[in-house]
Amino acid sequence: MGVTDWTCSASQLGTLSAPRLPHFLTDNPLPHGYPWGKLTDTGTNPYSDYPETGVVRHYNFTISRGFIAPDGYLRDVLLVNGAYPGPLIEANWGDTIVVNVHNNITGPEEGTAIHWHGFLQHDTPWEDGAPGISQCPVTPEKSYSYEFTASLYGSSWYHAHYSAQYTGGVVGPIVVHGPTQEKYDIDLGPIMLSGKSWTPFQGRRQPTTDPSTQTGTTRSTSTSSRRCLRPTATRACSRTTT
Ligand SMILES: [Cu+2]
Repeated sequence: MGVTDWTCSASQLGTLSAPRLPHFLTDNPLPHGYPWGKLTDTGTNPYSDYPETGVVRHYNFTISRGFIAPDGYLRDVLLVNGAYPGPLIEANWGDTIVVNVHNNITGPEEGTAIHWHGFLQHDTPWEDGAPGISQCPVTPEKSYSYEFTASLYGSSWYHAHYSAQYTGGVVGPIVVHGPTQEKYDIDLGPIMLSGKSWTPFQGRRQPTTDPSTQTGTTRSTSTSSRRCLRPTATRACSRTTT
């Protein structure tokens, strides 16, 4: 079976190459066989009761501008570690998640902040990622380390909460493993769906210089798009077949 990837992005999520996920992570203590011990899905109110595993999961995010073709047309976007969607954050119920976010958005510079969708932030409201409310934006070339407890389990996502950055590509999945009601054999991993139409991110504001050309000619990205059909000498638009 051939699958052609024209996304020009580093992410494998949603493709047949995406790694399958375990029922839970096992590089940690397993009291009574599970990271969350004796807690169960039906016998626990996850909004008030959660295990304290003492395990910390560390992630490093660098947010930068880039060019990819998520729908087949090359767009200027924002990427997390060069990928759209951004990397999967994976943890067990009750783990602590630490994400060091480095703002590498240049040309032009912007602040940024990441919201961890669906987490209650019981004792850490300042880690909610809403700039102007719970924090100042992470300034260009600076970093901020978010730290919060995975007090709820299931699938969720993170997204930039600054300006329109999440429509520009700063999104990614979160999976917190926990007790299940229904048994399943294979977890194919998160598949992120988007109902929005892609518009150039920078192009909403002003004509930009396309870094994918060596001539550096100025074009209006709001009216011009280049179909990402063929790798060129100046653009490493990956074509992988699996
Ligand atoms: Cu959200």
